[in-house]
Amino acid sequence: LRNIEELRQAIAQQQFQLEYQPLIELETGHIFGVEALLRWMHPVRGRISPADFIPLAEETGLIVPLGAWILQTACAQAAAWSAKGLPPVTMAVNVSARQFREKGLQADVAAALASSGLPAERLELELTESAIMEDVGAATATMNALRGLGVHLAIDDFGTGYSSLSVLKTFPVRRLKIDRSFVHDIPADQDDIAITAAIISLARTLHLEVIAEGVETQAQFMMLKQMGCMAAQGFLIGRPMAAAAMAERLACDH
Ligand code: G
Ligand code: G
Ligand code: MN
Ligand code: NA
Repeated sequence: LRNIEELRQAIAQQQFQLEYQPLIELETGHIFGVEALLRWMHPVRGRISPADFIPLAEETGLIVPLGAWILQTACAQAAAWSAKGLPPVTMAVNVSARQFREKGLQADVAAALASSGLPAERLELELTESAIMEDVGAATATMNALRGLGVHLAIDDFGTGYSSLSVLKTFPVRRLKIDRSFVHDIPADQDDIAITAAIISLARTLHLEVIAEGVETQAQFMMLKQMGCMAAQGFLIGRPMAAAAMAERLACDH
C-alpha cells in the first residue's frame, strides 16, 4: 500500500539504498561520473522503484528527510571511493520538485558536503525541467544559491518540460540530460533523431555539456557518437549497481 506510515518506518529502519549508474564520455568510454539512484529494499515486497514512492514522499513532505539522507549517502560514497584511491568521479544526485522548492535544500547540500569532505565541484544536482519552469524567478535564485556552494547543476529529462530557450541561457547549469524517450527509438525514428540533434546543437551553442540517457543498444550508441553527443548513460553501458560493484568498475577504468 505504500502509505505514509510505511514510508516513515522505512526511513527509520533504513530500508533505503542507493545504486550507482555510470556516466561515460562517448569518445573514450571513460567513466566521468555516476548517478545515484534510490531503491527501497522492502522487507516483504523486495525492491521497490522510486517511481512508486517518490510521489507519496513528495506529497507528504517525507522527501525532505529522505532527500537529506540521499545527499549524505551519495557524498559519503563518492568521498569513500576517492579515499580508496579510485579515480574521482562526479556524483550526480536527483533532486525532486518539492525538495527543490524547500528552503532547507541549500543547508542539506552544505551539510552533506561538510560531513563527507567531498569537494563541492564533485557534486552535481539533477533538477527536472518541469521543477525549474514552475517558477523561473524563484528557481533561478535557488540555482544561483546552490552554485554559490560550488556544486554543479544539470537539467534532467531535458526536452520533456517546455523550457523556454530564452531563459535556458540564463540558468547556471552545466549539463543537459537528453530524456530517454527521445533516445529510445533512435535510429529508426527520424523525428527523435532530429530532436536529439537539436538538443545537442542547442547545448553546443549555449556551451553546455550534454548526455544522452537510456542508451540500450549499440545502434543508439553509434548514432549518438556520430551526432556529436559528448556523453551517454544507459543499460548498454551499465545498469544501476551497488556501491561495491561500481567500485570494481571504477577500478577497471583507469
Ligand atoms: O531508477 P529508476 O528508473 O527506478 O527511477 C525512477 C524515477 O525515480 C526517476 O525519475 C528517477 O529520477 C527518480 N529517482 C531515482 N532516484 C532518486 C532520488 O534519489 N531522488 C529523487 N528525487 N528521485 C529519484
Ligand atoms: O528521471 P531520471 O533520468 O533520473 O531516471 C533515471 C532512471 O532511468 C533510473 O532509475 C534508471 O533505472 C533508469 N534508466 C537508466 N538507464 C536506462 C536505460 O538504458 N533504459 C531504461 N529504460 N531506463 C534506464
Ligand atoms: Mn536523473
Ligand atoms: Na531523466
